[in-house]
Amino acid sequence: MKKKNKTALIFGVTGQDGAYLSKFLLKKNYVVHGVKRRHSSINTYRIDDIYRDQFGKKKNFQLHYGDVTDSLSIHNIIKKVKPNEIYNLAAQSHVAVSFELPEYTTNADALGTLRILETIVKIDKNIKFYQAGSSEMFGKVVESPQNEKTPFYPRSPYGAAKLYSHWITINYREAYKLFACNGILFNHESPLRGETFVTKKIVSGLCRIKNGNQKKLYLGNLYAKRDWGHAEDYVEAMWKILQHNMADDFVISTGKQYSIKQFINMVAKQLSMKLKWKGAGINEKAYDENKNCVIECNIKYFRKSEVDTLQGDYSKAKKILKWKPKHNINSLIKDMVDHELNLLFK
Ligand code: NAP
Ligand code: F7E
Repeated sequence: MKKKNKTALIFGVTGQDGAYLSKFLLKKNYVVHGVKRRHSSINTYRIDDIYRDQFGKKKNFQLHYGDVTDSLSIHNIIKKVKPNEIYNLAAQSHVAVSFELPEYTTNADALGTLRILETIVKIDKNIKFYQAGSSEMFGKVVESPQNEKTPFYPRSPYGAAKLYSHWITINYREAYKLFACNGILFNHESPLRGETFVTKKIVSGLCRIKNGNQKKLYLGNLYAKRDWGHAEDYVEAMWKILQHNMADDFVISTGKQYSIKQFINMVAKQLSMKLKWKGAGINEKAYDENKNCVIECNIKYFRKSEVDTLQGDYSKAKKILKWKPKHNINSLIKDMVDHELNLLFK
């Protein structure tokens, strides 16, 4: 007898990871359902190509309107879709924005998770659940590199909300025996990264400057260090976490860290731009070959409380899930730069 295709439901399908995960699961022959928010403008640009690819074929990809701040929509969609696996990627995911919108961030990023877990308990306890946890929970790190046993110390409303989600996922696993798992994912980027995150801002800014479409790029703290991976690798880890024979939590990272300034220099190198840095602190600036100032710092991009350094230890995922990143920082930057230049030349 032919095996029935698995059904996955993705909250946050219109985001960077939602797009990569949809494509990954469709390749694995899943039927994929996604939840998108109601907007007055169209917000599906990252997944429009999936529709185009499916044109005229059997529809294995469907979207539903919903919101993780709205229990009823969550309940109705899960009841209708009857998924085998739920991936909760929905979040107000910008750390700086979470200081401006702490209550909304907590509603979506903390209570949203609780709402989905409660619905699973009510509708079908066999549904597997993946929670998109974050290295931001480590915040002001107490040890380096960070692993699954490292104590948490969030530094933002976003980090604190994700920490609630982390523990409520563990609590529902223990209390209701759910197959509920946390991925503790370090920063991951791609050509589909949101425009206001630092890597995408640097790549698109420098590509535009190189091409004469922009004069200057304004940034914040150049000395924060991050462990940057590629979203394509990280969605595979999400799936592997749910295929393991027991529910568990995993750090997903590359194990390497770079400062924002190092990232800028690597992007400039990829673009054959020679940058010269002068000054210090808020007055540190970068100049191009023609002595034009192309990068400046602006106080408005500094965080109220910063996460200075993050570096993940993914050895548990490597040992148990047989997962490791395929991309490194150079292939990530090349992918992002090539995409940006393609867009500019179009
Ligand atoms: P993203 O691009 O910002 O995508 C977030 C998604 O959540 C979007 O589809 C967004 O919809 C949706 N969303 C926001 N509020 C919602 C609400 N109230 N109800 C339903 N959907 C809502 O984020 P990402 O980079 O793909 O990250 C995916 C998840 O992983 C997020 O939970 C993020 O916090 C977490 N995470 C990300 C990273 C990273 O480095 N990328 C690392 C660790 C954890 P709209 O399109 O309508 O805005
Ligand atoms: O900032 C510094 C900033 O906004 C990285 C989210 O996906 O990853 C992401 O959170 C660093 C910070 O990412 C600018 O101060 C300097 O130290 O790209 P980001 P993030 O805050 O690390 C985690 C794992 C998540 O879970 C989140 O959802 O870069 N920085 N200048 C800047 N950051 C921004 N955004 N803009 C600047 O101009």
